[in-house]
Amino acid sequence: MAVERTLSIIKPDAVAKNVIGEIYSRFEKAGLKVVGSRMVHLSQEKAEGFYAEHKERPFFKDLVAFMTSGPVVVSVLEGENAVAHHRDLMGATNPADAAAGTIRADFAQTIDENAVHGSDSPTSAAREVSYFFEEADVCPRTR
Ligand code: RTP
Ligand code: MG
Repeated sequence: MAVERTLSIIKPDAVAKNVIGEIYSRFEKAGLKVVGSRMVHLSQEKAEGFYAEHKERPFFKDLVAFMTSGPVVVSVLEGENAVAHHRDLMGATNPADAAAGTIRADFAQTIDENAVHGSDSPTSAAREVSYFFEEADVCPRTR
């Protein structure tokens, strides 16, 4: 299987709950390596650009308001099959449907405030990683 990179965002609700470390711990225990990491309070423009694919959806305005409501942690995760592996760890978009033991089942209450984001394909991952990180700010592990 190929080593991939994916973009993770710990959303404002999870940052506010003070569970950054617990979420990172799940990535690490699952064998995903953090190779880029930054905390940022998104501007409206940055959040709208990130979610541009959802611009016409009814939830877009609320999504942008939520994502700009407090700081987030954006990370680049690296590992075998990282895109799908990370989404498995996150669980379903709606925490009510998320499998037991997933991040959203354990840390999210609603579909609007669902703790984490993860790229949904290698193509999205490439766009999303470069949306937040210069190549020089990603640090591949040599050991
Ligand atoms: P994400 O992009 O955050 O990793 O989540 P996802 O792929 O599971 O969900 P996506 O369809 O990309 O939607 C992006 C975010 O928009 C919010 N959403 N709300 N009220 C709704 O019906 C609804 N649907 C989506 C969620 O916060 C979702 O994570
Ligand atoms: Mg998505």
